[in-house]
Amino acid sequence: MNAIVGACLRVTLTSLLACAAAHAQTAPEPSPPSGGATAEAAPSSDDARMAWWRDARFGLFIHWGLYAIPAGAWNGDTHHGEWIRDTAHIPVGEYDALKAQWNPTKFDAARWADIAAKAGMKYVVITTKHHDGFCLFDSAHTDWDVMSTPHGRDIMKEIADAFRARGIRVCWYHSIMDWHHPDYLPRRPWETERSADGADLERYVKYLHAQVEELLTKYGDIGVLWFDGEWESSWTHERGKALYELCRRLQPNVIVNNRVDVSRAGIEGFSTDERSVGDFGTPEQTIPAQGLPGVDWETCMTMNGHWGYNRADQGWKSAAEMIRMLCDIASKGGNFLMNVGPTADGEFPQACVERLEAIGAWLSTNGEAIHGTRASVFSELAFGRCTIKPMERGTRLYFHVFEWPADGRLVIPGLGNDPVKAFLLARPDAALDVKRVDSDVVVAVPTAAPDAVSSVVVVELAEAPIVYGAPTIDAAADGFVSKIEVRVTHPSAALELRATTDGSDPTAQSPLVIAPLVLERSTTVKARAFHGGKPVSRVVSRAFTKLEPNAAVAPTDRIAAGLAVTQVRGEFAQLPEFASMAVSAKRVAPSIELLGAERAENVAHRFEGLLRVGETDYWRFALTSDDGARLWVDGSLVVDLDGLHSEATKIGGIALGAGFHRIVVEHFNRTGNTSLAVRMGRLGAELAPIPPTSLAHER
Ligand code: FHN
Repeated sequence: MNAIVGACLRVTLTSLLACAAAHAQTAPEPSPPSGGATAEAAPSSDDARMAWWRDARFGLFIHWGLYAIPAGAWNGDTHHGEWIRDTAHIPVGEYDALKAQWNPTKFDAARWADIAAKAGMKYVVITTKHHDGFCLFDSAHTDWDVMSTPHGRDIMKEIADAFRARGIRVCWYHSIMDWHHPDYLPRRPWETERSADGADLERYVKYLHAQVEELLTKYGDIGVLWFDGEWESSWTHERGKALYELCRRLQPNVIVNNRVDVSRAGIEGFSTDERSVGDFGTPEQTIPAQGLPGVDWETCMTMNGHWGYNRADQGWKSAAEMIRMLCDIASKGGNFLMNVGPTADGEFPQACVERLEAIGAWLSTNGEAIHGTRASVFSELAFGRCTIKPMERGTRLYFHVFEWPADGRLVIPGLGNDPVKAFLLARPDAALDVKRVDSDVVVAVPTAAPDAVSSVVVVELAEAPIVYGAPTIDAAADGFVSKIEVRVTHPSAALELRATTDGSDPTAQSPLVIAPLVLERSTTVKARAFHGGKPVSRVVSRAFTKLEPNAAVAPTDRIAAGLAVTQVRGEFAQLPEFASMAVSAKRVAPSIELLGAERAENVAHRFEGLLRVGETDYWRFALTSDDGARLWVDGSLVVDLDGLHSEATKIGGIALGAGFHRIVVEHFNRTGNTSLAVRMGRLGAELAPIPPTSLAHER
């Protein structure tokens, strides 16, 4: 390793590209990868709580309830599922009659648990209550439950005992939305016969808490509380936080999904607000293109097109598809929650059983490459996927080969380690030849694939994996006023990262990066990875600009607290021209948020006035909205979130001198949920809501 004193960066860079300190750098201890390529979180109590779930990788989702009785068919339509009461507009009285038909005589929890165990599933998440409000457990708080049916058995008790006996963690799905409870609001838009008069949402929230308490006190240790149905306007962050805290108080180790809170971004499933509670993201029917370092997530998916049993739906995914999805998800650091919708008799559809058996057969040979593994360190592999497992000494890399190499050469691109050995997981005693060819590693494999769906080739390393590839240049913004901290990182700790700030491409003589760079003037940072003194990546670069802050505006002596708000009405798909429209309401707002009727559909609001910033700096603004919104400061568009969308957050920034600046925030809501929030903070600091004392308007 070269110590390059002569290449030290001075004056503008209070950084710490290695310079003289370079010689002192020792190869850092490999930290076990977790959740993604750059995750490096130190173990915490949350890590301990999440450990079983992160190892599990594969779980069983069960959607079961009264909706299994019509089996998807109503008045000749056969496309319904667990939403049938809503999609077929079934009046509550008519739906209530299904309760008398609930008698799943073939239900045998032990049989279900056997199927799941043989499939290699490590946890089960079952609907204790879906949106129709019907409870599959013995609840003291309602008769809308299994105990009031001819069957009269506590399904959840039987599930808990049977699955636990087979070492499968028991987890509860529970719907926040409830189409049956008289106090839940809102009603379905088509429901005219159920008046909302006298409904008291607070009373419903007490019922919800009381039932969650039953679920977390009567059935032993529960792995996950999996909430759903959180997207209606009645559910709020505060209610979500209280529910999360209740769960953790009742069972400190329970894991709670992010649907307990309100900022899930649609089916992509990740929370969009830093304040959100919840332990993992919940992509639905979709696998993220990439895992997110440090973020836990689980894809839930149907085996056909329905969650609840639908007799007519024979559009099953093949076992091969699902095995490859499982490999894909595990390689991105996620879990796979595969759904079964049992029949009203209490059986898993035969098509599900067959598929679970096939997946189980594959896992019986290859489970080691899924369970207990962590995300791949390769950004892409043309032949398939990779999962990794830190061992007591070194690392095992599992290559899930979907496209078997016809020439018998499995080329692992950019692997910097010299492997200790390689073998097929299906034939662990037969070592495969493995050698380095330039920057790649090549494993000699049989010409025929051992498994037509996915064959696992194991490569054992004596150390943490070293994967060649470009470093990442991270910073809170591209602009700054006085200084900015810039991090150059790479998931492979053993690589040397070298960077320049003079525009030249980094060479083996350029300074080593051993700490964040701190830039004090406009600079282009260029970085590159090296191994054993040789460049092993392309050069990456990012420009940072020192900005002249906007001068503060001189406030008149006619300013008053709060922003002026105007409202206009219309069916908008994007922000309207406020100036050309009739104002339907006006007020002065102490903070940038919508209140009461302002949260209605088909309205738009413009908040306008002065924002006082205490310090000259580059200020970052996070705008959260559903539907569209925009934020301007001093006439510059800082955040653009316009258009129809579910809740989303975007961050922008601007350099501001201490004092007053003109601020405008516009927002519109078309239909459904609505939200608007603005947070701000100096570069490098946490973002926080704007204090009312910082907002003013001219009278
Ligand atoms: O509306 C439900 C749906 O019925 C099903 O339960 C899925 C499972 O994730 N979740 C909801 C939609 O997000």
